This record gives sequence, C-alpha cells and structure tokens, in this order.
Amino acid sequence: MSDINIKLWGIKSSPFVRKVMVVLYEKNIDFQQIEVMPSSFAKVTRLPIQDRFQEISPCGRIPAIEVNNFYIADSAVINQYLEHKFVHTNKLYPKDPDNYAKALWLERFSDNDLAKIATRRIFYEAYAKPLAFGKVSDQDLLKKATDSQLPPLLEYLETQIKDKQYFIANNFSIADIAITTQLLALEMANFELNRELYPALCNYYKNIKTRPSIAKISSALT
Ligand SMILES: N[C@@H](CCC(=O)N[C@@H](CS)C(=O)NCC(=O)O)C(=O)O
Repeated sequence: MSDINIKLWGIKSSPFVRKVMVVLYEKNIDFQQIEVMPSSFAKVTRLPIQDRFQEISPCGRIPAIEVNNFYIADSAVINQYLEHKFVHTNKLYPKDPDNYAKALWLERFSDNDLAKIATRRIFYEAYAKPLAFGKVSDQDLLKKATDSQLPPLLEYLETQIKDKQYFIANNFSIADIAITTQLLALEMANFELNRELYPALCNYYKNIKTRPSIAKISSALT
C-alpha cells in the first residue's frame, strides 16, 4: 500500500470523520489527516476555506477522502469504498445478506435519526457551539433533546444490543462504529448514559471503548 497516498479531510472532533478514522485504523491503512472544518462553519467563523476542499467535498461537509487522484465525500460512502478498495484488510460489513442489511440499517439509523439529536443538537449546542463559535448553548433546546428526543432512540438501541458484545452477529461491524461515534459525541457533550434505563447499552459502550481503534479516537479528543 506504500504507493497509495490517502488524505482524510475533516477535523477529528466530528463524529462522522471519526467513523472513517476507526475504519482506517481497523484496516491498518496509513493516512494523513487534513484538519478542515465544514464550509458552513468556516463561513460563520470567517476562517478561510482550504484550497481544493470545495472540489473534494461538493457540499462542504466533512469527512471527505482522497486516495491518490480519486476523491469522495460522506462517511457511509467512504467506508463502503474503503471496504471494496482494500479487499485484503479487516472486513467491517457482514457477509450474510440479512446481517449486511441490518448493519446498514443501524448505520443509517445512527447517521440520520440518532445524529440528528446526539450530534446536530446535543453535541453541537453543548460542545461545538461554545468552543468553535464562542456562543452560549441554548439550554431549552438541550433540555428538550436530552429529556424527550433522545430517550426513544436510546431505548431502541437498548433493545437491539441486549447482552451481546456487538450489534450484529457477534462481530464488530460498521454498525458498532456508527453507533459508538454517536455515543462518544454525547459523552463529549457531558451527557451520561443512564445505567438504570440502559444497562445493556452502558455495558456495551464501556467494553467497546477498550477496543484499540475506538480507544484511539477517544483519546485523540481529550
Ligand atoms: N452524511 C454525512 C454527514 C456529515 C456531516 O453532517 N458532517 C458535519 C460535521 S460533523 C458537517 O459537515 N456539517 C456541516 C454542514 O452540514 O454544512 C456523512 O456521513 O459524512
């Protein structure tokens, strides 16, 4: 792989960038990180948008990846691409069709439904907004998110993990990566999972954080 030059565009604190970082670590693929904010954030902070970023990521979102002369955006697309491009590396998508579909569903649930509240509301209000924009968090929005919008999503995950080690067929997969990166975003926003309400999810989260690829992204944040 020494003739392959990989650049991952996006700041390490983004849960979606972290999804790709975990996949790269799991697959033992070397990469260079280009710490760039989404274009919409850069506009608010008036920071210059990096040369070429708009070309690499047409909607200005992070992450995007560059592999030699090829580039593509969106964590779900990037991770499927890496699975197909680097075929002799650790597999992160189940082979069995039912498990494969279930893993994709859990990834989509995390990227869309869970991220809408965990990242775009709680992580953004409590962590990113004060830190990146120097603005005060909206406590009403945060309370609504933590008290009523997030619980049904966590309850669903609790029913899906039960007492298993991983979400799908006892193998670490893209489903675990997508879910864990959202749970990490909640932790960064100082949201603590309630052990009484979500005992299985709490155990799962505690264990998965000891996995080297996950430990690596968690420690990169502190
Ligand atoms: N579906 C995308 C979502 C990426 C995303 O929303 N990234 C955020 C940063 S965490 C972003 O770029 N936000 C800026 C924007 O939406 O304009 C993915 O999985 O890559």
